[in-house]
Amino acid sequence: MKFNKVCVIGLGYIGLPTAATFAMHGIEVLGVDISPNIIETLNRGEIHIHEPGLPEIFSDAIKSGKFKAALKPEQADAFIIAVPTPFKHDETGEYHGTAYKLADMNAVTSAAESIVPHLKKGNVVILESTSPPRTTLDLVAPILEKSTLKAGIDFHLCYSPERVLPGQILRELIENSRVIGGVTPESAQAGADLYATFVKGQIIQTDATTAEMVKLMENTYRDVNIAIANEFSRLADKFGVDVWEAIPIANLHPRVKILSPGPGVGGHCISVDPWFFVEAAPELTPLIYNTRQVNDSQPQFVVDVVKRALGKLKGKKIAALGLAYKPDVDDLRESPAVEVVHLLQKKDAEVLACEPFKPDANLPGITIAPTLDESIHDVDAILLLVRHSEFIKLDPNHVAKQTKARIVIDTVNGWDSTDWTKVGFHFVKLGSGKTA
Ligand code: SAJ
Repeated sequence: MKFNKVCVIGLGYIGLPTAATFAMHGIEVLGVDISPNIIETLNRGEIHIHEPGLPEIFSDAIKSGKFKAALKPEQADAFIIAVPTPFKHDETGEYHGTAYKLADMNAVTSAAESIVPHLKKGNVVILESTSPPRTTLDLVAPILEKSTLKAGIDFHLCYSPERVLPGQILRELIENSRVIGGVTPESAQAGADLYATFVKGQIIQTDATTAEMVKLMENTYRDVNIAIANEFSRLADKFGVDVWEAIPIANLHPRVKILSPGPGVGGHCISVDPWFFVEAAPELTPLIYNTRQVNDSQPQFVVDVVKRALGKLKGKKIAALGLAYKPDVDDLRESPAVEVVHLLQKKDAEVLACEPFKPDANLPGITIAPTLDESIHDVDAILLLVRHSEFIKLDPNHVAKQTKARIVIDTVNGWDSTDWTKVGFHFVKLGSGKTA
């Protein structure tokens, strides 16, 4: 199939890089978003998100005249839905008496509805948003069929999950393998033709529900693996072992690959997607459910470690280095670092947070220091929560001169304890019973 014009609905971390990549490959792209601010920013040639390499490719896309942004879709050969699927804030499910989170599919519903007036015979519609099993068949297809056209007969419909890692999106969009699940084999082929515009990795065709479940299980697998690492950190703490020494040793086994512990699992993917399985089949998912509990309770473990290091939390001043959900990104969604800071404040500690990727972050009750030096100047302890490159490079000698704190707590294995103890710090590492 040949594609002249693609309409990408949702211009966030996935939609915008995808739209810019299509435009750079000669396809006319209409980017659609519900936010007038985003549309104005993009049409001015500026971007609203931080992703390495995106400013350059977006600026080329604008100069090529192939990209424009609007509030509503128009007729096109293909439509890609890349809108968020967050949690519902006002509703939860219940499993053995405990609440779990439910997917909010409103944005997917509205995006599909916005396509209906423009849908023509022969069009291809792709859902990319991470979604519960059967969303393509049971939610998206019936909405699009309000046009009177039939999915898989008059137009093609596919689910194709994005699998890119924030921070490396532009490279991974092109190089990663891509799964295309069609409602019919012909739909899968049409979807594969569309992504072949730029995907250099393998393109695998399957059915829509398989593609949805593959996506959810990839992130669930990672969540379970990190939960093992986090439980290992608690066990190591209890038994006087250093988890950061032990995991690399275990990983020498040719069939073992334990991920890293840390303050918890955040972001909009791994901490959210496993819940879609629990919601779809609570009776079948006790492991996934408990994994979420383990990773969601890791910020509390960090707080316990901080309390032990300081003797008490009430009245203590703590510099929290990093609020993002992972290193070198500006994304604070579901961030365990934010949760740690909130928990510390609930225990009446005074927190000065420093987030170089989002210096203007506005979190109720949290003081954001304008610079790193100002955050550490007058505190009792320094708590490293995110492995931002800027923090990892910090020279303990410099820090010792800038702060009166003499306690450092590293939750991400960012620093070498000998460097810090040499200049007079009491150094505590999360998951290291040896420094406890
Ligand atoms: N984390 C750990 N220990 C680790 C690795 C990660 O605690 O060893 C934490 C991070 O600090 C972060 C969270 O887990 O808080 C998630 O980070 P991540 O880098 O593992 O993943 P995401 O959420 O940025 O991106 C994931 C990716 N999925 C997989 O690697 C299976 C990405 O490929 C997906 O496209 C993305 O989810 C998504 O959109 O679903």
